[in-house]
Amino acid sequence: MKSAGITCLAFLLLSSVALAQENIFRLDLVDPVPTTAVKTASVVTARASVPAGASTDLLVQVALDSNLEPCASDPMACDGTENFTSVDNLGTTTYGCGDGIDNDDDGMTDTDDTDCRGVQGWSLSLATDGCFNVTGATVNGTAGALNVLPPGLRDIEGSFAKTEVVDPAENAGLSGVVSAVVLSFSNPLILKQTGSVLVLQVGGSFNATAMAPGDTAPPCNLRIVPSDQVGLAGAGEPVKTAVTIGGRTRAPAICNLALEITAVGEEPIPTPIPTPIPPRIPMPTPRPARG
Ligand SMILES: [Ca+2]
Ligand SMILES: [Ca+2]
Ligand SMILES: [Ca+2]
Repeated sequence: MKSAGITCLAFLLLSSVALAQENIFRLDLVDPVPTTAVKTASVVTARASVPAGASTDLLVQVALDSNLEPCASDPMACDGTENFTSVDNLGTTTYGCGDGIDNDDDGMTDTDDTDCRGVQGWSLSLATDGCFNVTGATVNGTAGALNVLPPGLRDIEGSFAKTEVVDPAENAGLSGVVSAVVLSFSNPLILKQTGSVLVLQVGGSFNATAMAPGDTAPPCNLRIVPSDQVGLAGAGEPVKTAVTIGGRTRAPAICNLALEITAVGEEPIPTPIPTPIPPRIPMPTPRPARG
């Protein structure tokens, strides 16, 4: 597989050169909103604050960034004009990449047209440190949702999606999530060819009950298992991290996440400052006039 070394920081900057990785899975902390996010080659360190003495829900999102080579070298080749979806007056959805017509009159029809080359499906294993206390995961609210639920793109006429929180007892003690999506079994559906698409939402719970205000916990890591390693297993076989383009399985690059969480105290309620009562100044008693 290609090196994941260009990833988080340089992915978009390198997008115009031939060696650019075409796809990358990228993790981001969404809630609580990080105070800072420091990016290196393969990991984003997100710093965030949570209340001391309590547990706080966390939300991490997984995005799949795409920058397909034919589009990077010739944006006009991927202007999307072959790949349109329309609904005719009988309510039937037609897919430009599968209608047998050269829709944009460039001499290339359907999947021969670079407009139609893109990610058709994906799968990933996400390992989470115990400090993340994974509570759930879903494709709802992502491209992996059914296409009747925006921003879902998955074909309601026939597709696949399965997302599970794994059992550490079945995964050598590792916690985490597996998720796999096939956009369509029969229609030529793809993700957009350049840019970022949300594909998974993962919930966790950070326990700061033993932390005092000002304490910072050790880094809490979330890592996508690389494609050349055995993934985590839900109810079935281990899930390999991969994307499918043009029917071929490919190894995406990966950008992981390290959470640096600091506990903060509640703001003290300010005590009202009493208004000082001015001392009474005795009025001088007028002396009786001497007569
Ligand atoms: Ca067509
Ligand atoms: Ca065409
Ligand atoms: Ca075209």
